[in-house]
Amino acid sequence: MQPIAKQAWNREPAPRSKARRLRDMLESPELEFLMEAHNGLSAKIVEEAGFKGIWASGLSMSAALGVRDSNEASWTQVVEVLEFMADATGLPILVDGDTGWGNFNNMRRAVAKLCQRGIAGICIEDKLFPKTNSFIGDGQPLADVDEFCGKIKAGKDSQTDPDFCVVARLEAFIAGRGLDEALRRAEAYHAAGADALLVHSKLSTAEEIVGFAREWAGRSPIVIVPTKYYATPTDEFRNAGISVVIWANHNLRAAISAMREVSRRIYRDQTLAGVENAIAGVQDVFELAGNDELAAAEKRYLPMPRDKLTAIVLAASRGAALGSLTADKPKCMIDVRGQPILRRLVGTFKDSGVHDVVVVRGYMKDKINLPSISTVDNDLYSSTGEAASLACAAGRIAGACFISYGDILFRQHYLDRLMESGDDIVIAVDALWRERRSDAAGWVRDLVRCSQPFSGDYLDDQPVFADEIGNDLAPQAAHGEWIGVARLSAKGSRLVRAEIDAMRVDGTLPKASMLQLFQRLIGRDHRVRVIYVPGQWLDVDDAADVTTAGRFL
Ligand code: SPV
Ligand code: MG
Repeated sequence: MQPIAKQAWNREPAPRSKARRLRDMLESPELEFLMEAHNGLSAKIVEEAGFKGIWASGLSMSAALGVRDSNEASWTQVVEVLEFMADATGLPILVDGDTGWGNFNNMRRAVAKLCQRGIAGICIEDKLFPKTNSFIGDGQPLADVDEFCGKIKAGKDSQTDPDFCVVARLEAFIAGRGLDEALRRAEAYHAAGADALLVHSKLSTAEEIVGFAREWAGRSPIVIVPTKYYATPTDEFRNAGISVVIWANHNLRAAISAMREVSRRIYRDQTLAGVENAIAGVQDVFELAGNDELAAAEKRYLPMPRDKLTAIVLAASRGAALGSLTADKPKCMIDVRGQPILRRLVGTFKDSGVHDVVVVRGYMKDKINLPSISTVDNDLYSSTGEAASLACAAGRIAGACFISYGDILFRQHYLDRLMESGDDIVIAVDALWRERRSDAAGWVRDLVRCSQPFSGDYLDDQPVFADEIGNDLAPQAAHGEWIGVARLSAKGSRLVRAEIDAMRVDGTLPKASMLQLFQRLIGRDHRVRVIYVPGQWLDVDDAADVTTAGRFL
């Protein structure tokens, strides 16, 4: 028994449902407030202002739809508006359900539907369908008490959320029928199961509702709508024991005034100059609409638009081990089965949708003249290394980009695998590196020691990171060989640029290799993610590699 009790003790309290929060407001000893909203936008503004709950006003929703508050909007049209409001905010909504949109049967269906839509409660008034607004005309007819009680019971029996609230609205004062009639009806509605009473009055003072509250003596929560007695200090409502005040239509009325003013002004002036600074900016609209969240979701769910990706190809060196093959051209331009390696490499990037390819040239730079690439030059190529070549393209290391040696060939889908990782610096590492030839004298390999050896499953998405990377790693300590292509995110690009700057300052840049650059980043605790690939790549370092490259293709 004991562990269970302990677990229960440690558990976070379950968040309260919207209906529960409305119920808590009704039952709270403090005076609480509901603010009117009539669509998703106004609901967000009410929440932003700090209110704990929303009054979905029938008058306001109707007016916003351009119709009268006389049940001209059908109940399903109202539910549609409510759905937008409920989606737009986390606040509980008490909906103005007019007369329940029909008899007990319509009430049952409406309550079930409202519970489905996450609405916290409904307020129904004891008038006749089709109703009209309480501030129009005199002496509106009231519903039969028993019939109205049946509607309350039907609503309570139909709620699927135990905390859903049914508020019974007394129109006795509106109909000029006085306090006794109001109290008689209040008793009946309370007995029928109403969770609270809304007492309405169209006097300019709080006299009727204060008188009612005194007689009612707190037997159930009282809700009021001081639209007409707006000048009454709020403390009077507190002192009278009112539970909830509804500010019933003020966002709609504010919107009417503001829209009228701006429309008239633009019409008159035929320019926007006079209004621009007086109204919400479009940025405000985007913020209210939650565009930030959409941008974050796009990052998470949409494939990166690859035409925005850059590939920086390091192709400055001669490749002396290739002897006469590079006497008249840099090694990236050596022909493999009818095409220079570089053309094939650029084709791999372009086929993957990476159209911005920047080649860093050096040795015999004029021979690198492929169409559809841009070039930067490392004129000190004979005395500098790869990091210095990359530094020549520092201005292009921006946003998401690939960095690649210029003398390698690999399977195109490796680029997709690098893209799929959300990490900032990602390198492709050959897990089958030990199977590659290693007979050439002085053969240099870009070895990587990883946080985990290859699991045997290329689809294993357990993240692996490079712990150490270098040419001088003991082979028995290594888990793979970098194939010469890396992918940076926008942040990864910033980190690489910053490291190049640091190397420039400490004097290590001219001679540094790409591996030394990565090792410095690892040394600064920047994670270098490893994507294991199964061989199927090659670099062209000597004449034998050129033959292998032909076979590879
Ligand atoms: C509403 O806001 O639609 C109401 C309150 O029902 S009142 O307009 O005062 O009747
Ligand atoms: Mg109404």
